[in-house]
Amino acid sequence: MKQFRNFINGEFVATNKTFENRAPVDNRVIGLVHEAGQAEVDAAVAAARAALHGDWGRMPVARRVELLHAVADEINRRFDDFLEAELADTGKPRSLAAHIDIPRGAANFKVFADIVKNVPTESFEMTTPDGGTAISYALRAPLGVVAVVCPWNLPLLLMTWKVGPALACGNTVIVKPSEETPATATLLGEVMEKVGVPRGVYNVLHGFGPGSAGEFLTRHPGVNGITFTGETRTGEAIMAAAAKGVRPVSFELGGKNAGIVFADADFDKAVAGIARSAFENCGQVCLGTERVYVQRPIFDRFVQALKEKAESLRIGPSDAPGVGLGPLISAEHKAKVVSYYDVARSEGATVVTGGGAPSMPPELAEGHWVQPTIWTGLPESARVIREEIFGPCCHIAPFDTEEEAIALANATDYGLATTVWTQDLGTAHRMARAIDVGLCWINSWFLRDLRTAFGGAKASGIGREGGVHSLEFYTELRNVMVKL
Ligand code: NAD
Ligand code: 6OD
Repeated sequence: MKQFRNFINGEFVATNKTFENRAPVDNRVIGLVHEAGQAEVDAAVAAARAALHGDWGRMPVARRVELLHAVADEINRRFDDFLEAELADTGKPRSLAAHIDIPRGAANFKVFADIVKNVPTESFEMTTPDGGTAISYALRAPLGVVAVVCPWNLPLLLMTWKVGPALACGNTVIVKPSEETPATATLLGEVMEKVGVPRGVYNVLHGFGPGSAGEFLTRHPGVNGITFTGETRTGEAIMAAAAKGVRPVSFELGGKNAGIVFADADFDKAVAGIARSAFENCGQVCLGTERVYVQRPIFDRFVQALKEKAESLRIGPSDAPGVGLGPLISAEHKAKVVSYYDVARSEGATVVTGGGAPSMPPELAEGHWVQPTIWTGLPESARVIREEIFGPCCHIAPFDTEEEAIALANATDYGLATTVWTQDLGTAHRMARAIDVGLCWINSWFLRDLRTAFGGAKASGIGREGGVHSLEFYTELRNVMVKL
């Protein structure tokens, strides 16, 4: 049985308290995770602080950049190990992890290493009161010891999305992966060690949130900043912890994203795009679409076409031929998603397709499978239209005018992403301006350029990461005034 130990100061550290790691495809126990307590958190913070002021802090940027490229190369060299680890933890289709999760794990180090190497800082020349000259310039100092608290849906991708820029900026990190997906964060410890990243720069603590590693870490006064991806409610708890010591936070939180399809859209592309945004990764993508609004002239045809797409998705484990839909992450999450399926029915939804759990062969019967599900006919006040479900499901409603679509899209406390389908440039740009989100995709979804700002408006987040925007969180801008 695999053992997932904490990684502290360059060493794998066992504890005497373990919990089970289960495979979503069949609920089998596949590993034991060593839960970090206060002592391990203290040790990780001390190690991270020592490295910050030691080898890592003194290292020239060029060498740091070289090391981060080496990390990316080593992830690529061990691509299959990372892939198998992610598949075991999540059960997602192999092609999805092989094309998105693992390549992004490597890219997140390369991109930010190169940005840090090339980014300019500002400088001003001025005349001083005595008629002399002064030049001021800004330098970017690392924020310090950064806590990186991660979810389970894209474990390596989302963790490195934060560890990459944090390390590139000269910080040291302590990662708290989700209790559901301990594998790839642990494996990254081996990579750091192999390529020669100094001890204490990258640390991993396993455990849960409240009363466990997550809470101990985010409350620790030796942590200078917290970057977090996860549920909005957890973000509120972490923000309260960060208030002590007035420590900065960067948050990527939940969403209840709208997909909007105008009658002039390329129909087949819109259906494929919305299907992907609703069902990919079994709907466990924060950017996913759970509310679809379709202009009335194509509404019935669209519902029928999306139904056919959903029903054509093959449900099964990572390597099943043609698999399109894996399991949900856990029994607990399945219970939550299925309870929303029941709520939709009790609220009077028309179930266009799905609405339950598929029957699976005996060896997979204990897995966390659900059917892709589409509803119509609910009022906007319905819970499945208001609350984030994080499963492979969506409600589709018709709209008539652009103004109506904007009002519907904005009628939510969240503001993460939207996907708009139209061939009219004017409509596209007006929608992009009018919908209150951090990310607006036109005729596309989850198309990523890592140089761009990523994050959510309203209850979907605080701050932006991506490209130079990541530097704004992971560094303190220091102004230096030089009187010549
Ligand atoms: P979660 O908030 O339950 O857990 C995320 C992490 O926080 C885990 O590591 C957990 O152990 C830790 N945690 C929980 N309580 C804590 C506490 N009180 N203090 C410190 N740490 C704590 O989220 P999840 O269920 O793992 O992930 C799904 C959620 O993440 C969804 O809401 C989804 O929308 C969101 N998400 C958002 C983005 C984004 O970019 N906006 C990306 C991915 C996922
Ligand atoms: O692509 C990214 O960088 C990113 N942060 C994706 C988030 C996906 C949410 O589930």
